[in-house]
Amino acid sequence: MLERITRRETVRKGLAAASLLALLPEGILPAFAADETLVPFTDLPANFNPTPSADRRTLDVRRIDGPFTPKDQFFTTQHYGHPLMDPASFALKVSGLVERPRSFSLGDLQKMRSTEVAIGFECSGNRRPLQGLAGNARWTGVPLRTILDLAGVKPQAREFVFFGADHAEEDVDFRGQINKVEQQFGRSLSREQALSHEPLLAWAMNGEPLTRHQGFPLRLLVPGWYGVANVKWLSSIHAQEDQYLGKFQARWYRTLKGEMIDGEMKWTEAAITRMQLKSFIARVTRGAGSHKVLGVVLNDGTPLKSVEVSVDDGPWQSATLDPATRGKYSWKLFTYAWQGASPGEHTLVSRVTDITGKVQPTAADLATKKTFLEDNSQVPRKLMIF
Ligand SMILES: Nc1nc2c(c(=O)[nH]1)N[C@H]1C(S)=C(S)[C@@H](COP(=O)(O)O)O[C@H]1N2
Ligand SMILES: [Mo]
Repeated sequence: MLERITRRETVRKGLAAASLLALLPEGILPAFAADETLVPFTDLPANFNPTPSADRRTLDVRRIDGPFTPKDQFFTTQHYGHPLMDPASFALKVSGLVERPRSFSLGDLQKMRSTEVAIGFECSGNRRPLQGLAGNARWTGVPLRTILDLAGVKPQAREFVFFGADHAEEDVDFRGQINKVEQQFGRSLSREQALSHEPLLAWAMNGEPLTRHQGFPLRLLVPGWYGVANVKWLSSIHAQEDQYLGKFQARWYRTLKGEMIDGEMKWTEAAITRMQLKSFIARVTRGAGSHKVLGVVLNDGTPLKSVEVSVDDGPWQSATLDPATRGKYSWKLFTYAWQGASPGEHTLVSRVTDITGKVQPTAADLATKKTFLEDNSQVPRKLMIF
């Protein structure tokens, strides 16, 4: 039951990516080599399907073959489907507590000085069995700060709300009273975050216009944050004084957990913001004479100290980070050469540590986290060697 990837397929993909790879330091190139075969995970459900519907695509992480995720593989998840936008009539509106309320066409934005950044992110709901709600790409756009400076942010503006063009009727519960309202997807950033020079208004991914699935024609990217912050089909930015408490900011995306605060257990409910430190094993392949483990690291951009792999509860062994993914906000790929794998079932697990000494938690460490978002626990993977 070993799968085989032909060399020709690998070479074809490699050529398509050649122009882009030329810009990068040479990486480990995680693509399958000529005689590599995938070792199936035995802990995946038998009926496991990485692409459950057209509306919700996950990345088959066993197929990662380069630092950047191709557009037809990039995961997609959203609440109200994929709106179809007309780029000719598209306008990004900036309103609220600004000196000069403005509207920018796509052309206006594309004439400005653009930047390109490698940003990887995962959905805060990403977890086992395969962790496929994750991807990495080069994003091109104009810094949010440029637009906010043109509009002139007033001193009273404390909060910036980003609305997508997608909307639907929703039941909003207030103390048991249900109100039906037409709701747009909305997320907010504090003044400090919005003006920090990092958030990007992107119109291109991997050198091509955004796909409809990824938010064509314009999306927000907040590097180091969970996917939910990256508002797709971005249509307006509203500056206000009050905190924004919309559904996808305050209710749908939050984590309830118990924390020891000054010796006492306190139950906290916090918004989904920066990505928690995570690593996972994406695949194991068999090559000539040894096995190779490929994995992924995601976090908030804090530099890493180490990534390690443990086989069958053995000692932690250092894995190697792919230099092609060393950008601050890129996801990081790692490899580990597994020597002397004996026939039978094995359990492999990875863990990452950042330079502040923060270590990726185990599932047991997260026992007081009651809600399922932000599951960054170490994930033991089972596989069979024949
Ligand atoms: N307008 C809009 N933007 C959105 C969403 C949405 O429902 N509507 N979903 C968010 C969530 S929860 C995630 S994880 C990411 C997914 O981005 P992707 O589909 O490009 O992978 O988009 C975010 N941006
Ligand atoms: Mo998400």
